[in-house]
Amino acid sequence: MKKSMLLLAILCLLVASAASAADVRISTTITVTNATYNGNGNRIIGVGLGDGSQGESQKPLFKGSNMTLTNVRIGAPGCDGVHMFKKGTISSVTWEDVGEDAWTGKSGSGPFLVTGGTAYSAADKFGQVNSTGNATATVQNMTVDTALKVIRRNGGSSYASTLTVRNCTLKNIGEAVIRTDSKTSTLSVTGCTLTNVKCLIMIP
Ligand code: ADA
Ligand code: CA
Ligand code: CA
Repeated sequence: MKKSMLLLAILCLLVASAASAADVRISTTITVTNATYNGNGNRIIGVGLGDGSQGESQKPLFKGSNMTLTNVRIGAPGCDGVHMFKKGTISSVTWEDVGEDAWTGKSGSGPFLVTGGTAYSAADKFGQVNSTGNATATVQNMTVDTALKVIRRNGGSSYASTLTVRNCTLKNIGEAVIRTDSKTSTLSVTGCTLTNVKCLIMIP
């Protein structure tokens, strides 16, 4: 095919795939265990799972053990985001308006990896690790615009953890990129472009 025709064909395919993305309303949490959920760019909207406020009783939109979640838009209200057990990967996900939080490592040592994508408007945390015991979480190659923390080790926890934020564009981070209450941790923020970021790492 001529180069110009090929370019036109690729453009048409891109337009067609953008046009086919749909809003998908869910009223129960989607569970993904030892598997990959590919959202194909569709927007997931929680109905009756929470209002996206800072209320702690909201349900996640996705949960699973050893889950990979990819190519999803999460529309408002973001409810309690994505709950990962054991380990998990979230890749190329856009949170249009983060709810209570965007993702949580609920249990297990991980690794919990959030890679690619964009998150907007977290009133408090973008993500956190609540596991009992040592855990590893990484946020990389993405944009977080407006949050108090990018990764929070859950409050009062003295467990060691390895928390990394790298190669991200971070804007309007009101407290710290990484915050933990543990004195035994490996924490790193590298290669990030910062705009209006108060502090990189907050430790006791
Ligand atoms: C708060 C709370 C934690 C945990 C967390 C969450 O940070 O202090 O114990 O419940 O929210 O998982 O959203
Ligand atoms: Ca919370
Ligand atoms: Ca939460």
